[in-house]
Amino acid sequence: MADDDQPYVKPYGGPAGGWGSLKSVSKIIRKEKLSPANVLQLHRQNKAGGFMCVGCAWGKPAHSHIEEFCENGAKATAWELTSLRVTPDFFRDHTVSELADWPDHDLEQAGRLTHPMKYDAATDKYVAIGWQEAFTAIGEKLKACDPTRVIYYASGRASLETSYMYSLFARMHGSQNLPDSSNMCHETTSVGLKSAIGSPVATIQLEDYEHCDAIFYFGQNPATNSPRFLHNLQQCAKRGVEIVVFNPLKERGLERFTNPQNPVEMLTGGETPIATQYHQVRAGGDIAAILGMCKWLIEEDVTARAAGRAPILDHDFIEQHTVRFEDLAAKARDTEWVDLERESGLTRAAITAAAKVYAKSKAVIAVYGMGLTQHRHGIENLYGVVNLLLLRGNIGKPGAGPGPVRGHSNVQGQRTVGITEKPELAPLDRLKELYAFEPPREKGWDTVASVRAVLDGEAQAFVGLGGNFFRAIPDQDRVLPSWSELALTVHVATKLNRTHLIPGKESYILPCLGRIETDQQASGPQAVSIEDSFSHIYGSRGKATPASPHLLSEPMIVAEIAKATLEPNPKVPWDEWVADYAQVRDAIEDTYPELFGNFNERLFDKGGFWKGNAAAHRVWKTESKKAEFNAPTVLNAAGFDDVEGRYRLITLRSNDQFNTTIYGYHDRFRSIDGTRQVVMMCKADMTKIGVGKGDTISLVGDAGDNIARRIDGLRVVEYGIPEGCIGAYYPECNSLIALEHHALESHVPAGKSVPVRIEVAR
Ligand SMILES: Nc1nc2c(c(=O)[nH]1)N[C@H]1C(S)=C(S)[C@@H](COP(=O)(O)OP(=O)(O)OC[C@H]3O[C@@H](n4cnc5c(=O)[nH]c(N)nc54)[C@H](O)[C@@H]3O)O[C@H]1N2
Ligand SMILES: Nc1nc2c(c(=O)[nH]1)N[C@H]1C(S)=C(S)[C@@H](COP(=O)(O)OP(=O)(O)OC[C@H]3O[C@@H](n4cnc5c(=O)[nH]c(N)nc54)[C@H](O)[C@@H]3O)O[C@H]1N2
Ligand SMILES: [Mo]
Repeated sequence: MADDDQPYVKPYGGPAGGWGSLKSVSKIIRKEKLSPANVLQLHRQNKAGGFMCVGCAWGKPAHSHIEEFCENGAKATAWELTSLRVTPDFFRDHTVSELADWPDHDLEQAGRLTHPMKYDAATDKYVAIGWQEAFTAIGEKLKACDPTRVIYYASGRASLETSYMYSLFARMHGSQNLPDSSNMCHETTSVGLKSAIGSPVATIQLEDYEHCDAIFYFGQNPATNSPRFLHNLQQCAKRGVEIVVFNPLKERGLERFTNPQNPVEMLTGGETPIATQYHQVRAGGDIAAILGMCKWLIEEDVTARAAGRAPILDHDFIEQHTVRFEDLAAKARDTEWVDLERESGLTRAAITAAAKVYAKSKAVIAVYGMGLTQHRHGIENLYGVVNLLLLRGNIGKPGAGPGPVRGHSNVQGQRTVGITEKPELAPLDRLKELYAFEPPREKGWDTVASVRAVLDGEAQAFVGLGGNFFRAIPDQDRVLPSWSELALTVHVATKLNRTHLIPGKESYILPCLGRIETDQQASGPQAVSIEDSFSHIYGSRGKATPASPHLLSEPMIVAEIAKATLEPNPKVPWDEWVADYAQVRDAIEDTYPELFGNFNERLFDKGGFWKGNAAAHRVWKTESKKAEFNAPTVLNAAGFDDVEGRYRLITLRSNDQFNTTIYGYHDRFRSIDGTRQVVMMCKADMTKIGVGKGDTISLVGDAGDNIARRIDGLRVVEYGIPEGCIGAYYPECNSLIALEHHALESHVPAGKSVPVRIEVAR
């Protein structure tokens, strides 16, 4: 279906999951023309001894269901196992300029890349090149670069083994510029949770969902982005767990769910209501909403104790484990309800109702996603979550704690094994000792700094281990001209995407095996490993036939580029590592003995093995050695004021995409069909600006920096969203986001509250 067709919007009456989910899976299996053998691969998904889903990072239970995949996991598998191919003939038929006009969907839909390709500027085409020739040329070029000006990007999918080798190679080359998709995603978690509780990740494990009695749920969309979570949420709902949601949009999976793997529910049309309270907070309004809950709890605690009733707060915990409670209490007391109501967009009654649930619950999990991290004051959002949890000792006991839902399947693991631009997070001394080289010690470029370096002509080369960097970043129109000035661009990829179509002076596409495919090396078929959102580590074994006999594995591609670039170093056995990945795991264990003890023996443990977490044991690795309260310094996470005509744009994922991979044009739960060129807007705002459903409008960036940013031809869709907030799809709207509009400290682009104006074509 063409993207410029009329949007087709009709209310979706069904629950998340259900028949709609099964239909959606069978549609993609047909569209990708999956062979029967490849359809059977779905049975091996997320099971011990099978392969770990290439979609999201949700946990894999120790006792798996008959099918341990969801609608979107099945789509991700089908997308990788497609029988469609992008061969050298495809590139012979299309110039790069022509392909650059194709929609994202059509580029990836063309199929799996089959041969290594090099860009030829004379014909404006990619042409096939031999692997060895490509490695030698890339090595020569990298040697000629200043390593401190080379970007080594990683998207969060590559395995622990590949990621370890990749970050080691970058550092041996002399670069600490190791941005990763996490820089656009949960880096706010890594910085915020680290500073407040000393652990940069979730403190809970999957089993904690069996022990909580309330879930406070902020800015994450499970039906689309982590559908297997719906099973846990459904079980919680059935147990009577209170689920209190804060989200500007009504998201179907948080309202009700039918389990497509439960025949009784499917046949009887049974569905489980999920949220017990649903608060449509303004985009950027969570700091105020959470402070409102804290205010009620703190004030009510004083009243209760004065009246001789049981206290509401856990004073022993606060006393023993935390610092700066008084700062928060003072801020909560001093902030007026009118301000909290205005900034959150919620009534005092609604905030109080939520606080009452919190007060009576014994074990609370706080779930969150991009709705909290991708804001100018995203860190303060996370501080709010931690403040709330600390008030009643809800960290470090069963069924309680922060539960950030990570994105890419191994994004958390990549950080664990050294993909980071921050020298303090990498074991540099240990690497020096093991491999006898001098690792760079200065801070490298994160994503925002990398883009800045490209804009300023500082960066010389970009190497991408997966991902679609250019399409995922903000301010694309502004960056475009500088991108082609790069001396070298290298993309290790499975599918063709927009980033590949902006070649640097010399440019290569290196096609690799996917995780679901057999990876045959000298010692036999190989397994790899990944880490999920709960710090559990799992082995993954691909068994599908590779998309092309010419593909190489990611570890081999990394090793070959390293060998072509670096002086030989007998301490780094690149070839032995490629021959047997168990040896890479031994190296990981040597580097991080406390996290990866007996790595190879535990690789296929059911339910994975846990890396451990200090805060889960109430050991606080913070500056104060305690868990830290942080009184908010602002009430609005957006980082800009409300002025007449300015809207807060939320950039969103549809149910038919995985990041920049667009599977189709059907956002089932939001009932938007046939196009992604839409703006979701409430009735009151539509009336105010005088537009009706389906009318065409433009969005114009309002960053106040005199840089023109606009997108035309967007159709209005009426949607239940707070006034002053509008929604539109990522990545189509990324050129509206100023590079400088990012979270303070973590530098995550602030894609959930972008200042824009609306222009109506008259
Ligand atoms: N199928 C599929 N799965 C995916 C992905 C995908 O694209 N497709 N992407 C993967 C990746 S890398 C990631 S990071 C995750 C992303 O998964 P999520 O964290 O769910 O990310 P989004 O869909 O961008 O939006 C999150 C939610 O935040 C809400 N929101 C927006 N602004 C605010 C706010 O100010 N406050 C609150 N409380 N809520 C707000 C939005 O309405 C939306 O429901 O999913 C991963 N899984
Ligand atoms: N406005 C806005 N911008 C955003 C976001 C947002 O919510 N709003 N979300 C941000 C987030 S959370 C993230 S994580 C980033 C995502 O940014 P990225 O991780 O860079 O992007 P993806 O779309 O996941 O990358 C897709 C490409 O990965 C390649 N690929 C797939 N599988 C493999 C594999 O096994 N190996 C290799 N080598 N390559 C493979 C394919 O070629 C495919 O085209 O985008 C960010 N950008
Ligand atoms: Mo992400």
